[in-house]
Amino acid sequence: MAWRFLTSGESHGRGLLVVVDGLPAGLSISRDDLTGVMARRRRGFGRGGRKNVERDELTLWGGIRNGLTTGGPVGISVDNAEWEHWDGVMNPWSISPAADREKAVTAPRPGHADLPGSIKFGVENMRNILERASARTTAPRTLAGAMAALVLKELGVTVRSAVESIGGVAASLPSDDGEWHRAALSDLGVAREEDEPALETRITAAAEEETSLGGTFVVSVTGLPAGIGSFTEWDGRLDGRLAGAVMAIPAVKGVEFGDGFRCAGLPGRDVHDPIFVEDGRWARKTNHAGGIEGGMSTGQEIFIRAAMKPIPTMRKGLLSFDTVSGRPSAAHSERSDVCAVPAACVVAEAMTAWIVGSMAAEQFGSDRMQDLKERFEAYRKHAERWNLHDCMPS
Ligand code: EPS
Repeated sequence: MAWRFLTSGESHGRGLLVVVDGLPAGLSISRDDLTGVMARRRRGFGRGGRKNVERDELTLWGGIRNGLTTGGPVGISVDNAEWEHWDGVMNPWSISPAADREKAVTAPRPGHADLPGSIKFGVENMRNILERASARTTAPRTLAGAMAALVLKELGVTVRSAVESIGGVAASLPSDDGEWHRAALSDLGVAREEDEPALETRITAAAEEETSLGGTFVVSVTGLPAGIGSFTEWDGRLDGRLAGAVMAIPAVKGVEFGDGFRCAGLPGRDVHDPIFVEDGRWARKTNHAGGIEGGMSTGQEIFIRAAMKPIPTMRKGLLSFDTVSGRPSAAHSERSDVCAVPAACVVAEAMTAWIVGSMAAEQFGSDRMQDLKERFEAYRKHAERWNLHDCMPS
């Protein structure tokens, strides 16, 4: 069964919902596995006050029994802590006209879904657009990805992430397991503590200037054998699917693999990774390709970098217009994060796990975790054994 998931829910509605279908039966999942990733996604110096309010309480509706997946769709809801304050505006059956007027969104934020979304659905009040375009809707995606990461862990594949820069201020990338671990747990998503003060100063200054900041982050996949993904048709390419999933995170504007955009200006000799022969085996000494060639994993680390633009909601709204008066107006402004790069980085890690896990499941089948594991291990042995003598005439 191919993996798929759907989400539902608004930023300030009763809660958010994800239904994940196709996960193998017999996968061990604990409540802490899920709440842990949700806590990581709430992190970030520069987030608005809401991250301290949301507890991301989870309710399991199906697909897991006694800590193991059953093979049925896994349904999870995430409560919104402030629902009672929003009931008057967001109630599915009846809302208060006064509250609706008070919370109306009529001056589209440049860079947000407001304007194209309101044209698409033909609405003057963009509240519905804001609610569903909100990055809060990445919470259920992150849950789906967290479950995929557990499948990958069983297969010996690790997906990690780290923040690389915020508002043009750089942080060192992780260079060992300890630093990846620190990046996973730190509030700013960075590998080294000494990099944090400069980032915090940058974010604090942006908040004072009533503006917002973007940044870059990286995602790494290790332990994946060569040959996952495909070159045989456009939509089977691992890089294409990964790029789509990471680019679909709100505010992400660029995705690259390995040397990415830098490759365009370099001659081929400086871009491709030569294949050396050592002790009868081939080996690579570089990984400019970022672990993907021809839409397939090469067996090296998959290295993705993404660029996030500054959040379009700012305390002092940019020039826009009002859909009711038809006059120029400052763009809508409401409580918002100044910088959400550390949170987006966790979402990208989850979505990377989702894509790699679903492509492995497509290749090896996934009714039962044990069968997937055995087939994956058998393939890993094939990929690792496959060497010079296999492809040279005897
Ligand atoms: C968001 C705006 C903020 C963020 C929210 C996403 O919410 P509010 O406007 O209610 O303060 O806090 O993110 C989350 C709540 C979350 O869990 O990530 C937006 O407009 O996208």
